[in-house]
Amino acid sequence: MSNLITIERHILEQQKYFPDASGELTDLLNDVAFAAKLVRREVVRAGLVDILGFTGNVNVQGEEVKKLDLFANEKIISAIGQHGRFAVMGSEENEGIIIPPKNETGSYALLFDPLDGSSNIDVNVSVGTIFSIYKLKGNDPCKASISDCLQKGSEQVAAGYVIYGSSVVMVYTTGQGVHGFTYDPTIGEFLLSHENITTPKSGKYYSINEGSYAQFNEATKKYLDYIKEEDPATGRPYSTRYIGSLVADFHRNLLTGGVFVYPPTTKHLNGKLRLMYEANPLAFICEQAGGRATNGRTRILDIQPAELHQRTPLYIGSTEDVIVAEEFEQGLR
Ligand code: AHM
Ligand code: MG
Repeated sequence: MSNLITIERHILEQQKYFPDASGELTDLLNDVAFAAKLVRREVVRAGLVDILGFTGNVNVQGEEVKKLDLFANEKIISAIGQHGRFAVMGSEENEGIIIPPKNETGSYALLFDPLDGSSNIDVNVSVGTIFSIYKLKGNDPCKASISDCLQKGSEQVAAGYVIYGSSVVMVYTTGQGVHGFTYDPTIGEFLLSHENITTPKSGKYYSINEGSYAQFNEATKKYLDYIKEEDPATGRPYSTRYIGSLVADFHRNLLTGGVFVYPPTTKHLNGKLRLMYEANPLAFICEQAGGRATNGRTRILDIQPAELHQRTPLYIGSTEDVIVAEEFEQGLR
């Protein structure tokens, strides 16, 4: 038992890398871990309670929202918002920013996707929560505004995700490596299971929704033809792995190596995924693990966001594999 490290203890120990830290960042990461436990409790019981099904509402992206998404959103906002550590929040499910009660004591902004992969909720396939934390730009929390949320991904002070899968795993970074924790339901704790995750330089998986082939541009089609060619010297053909839950697809590729691509399509000219809730946090984690994340041309973390729900194409994963995908996208191959 002596080797067991809880996420709370690990986060506390990370604080030594931030000599000026007041402990606030530690507290708010713990708040996120706590909120994840609440969401987990409902996700694993989803088939037992009458919580599944459509609400009949659409979210700000114009997509159907299921009850569990709303539940997760409300739980995270209330569990995290009540402690006054965040001065402002932004959720994929809310059109505008959220100003939590008692925000006058907060120094940080939280951006999150409460339950990513919503098409998988009803069918017992992994879904996840993704989060991203920024320091406020000014000193007065009462003046926290959307501009505190619209910072470049390179300004993130912490990011992470939780996968509600065959086991529940929480992965986070504060810029000091990437660490993963597996939930032990018998003691109600996330325990360190993946210390200092590093992603392979290249892998054998490619993850893309090939059902959208007809909507891809010629560069993407050419890339797909390439990745499926027989060439043992470069490890091709790669195998397809696509769950349709970004967190789960990303997590697998992070551990095994590989590339995830959500390119521009005729349906989603700027890609489908959201810069602030999905691309930025995963890009921060990916780079910290030694991988690469771009929109096909520009590093995700260098993109200056213009709006909260902005979308972006996403090429993310093992560095060498992402570079090849980008070269096709740029017409260099
Ligand atoms: P969501 O936030 O509404 O769940 O949408 C995001 C999800 C990602 O998890 C996943 O990578 C992508 O949508 C799948 O999209 P598609 O069905 O077009 O392949
Ligand atoms: Mg999402």
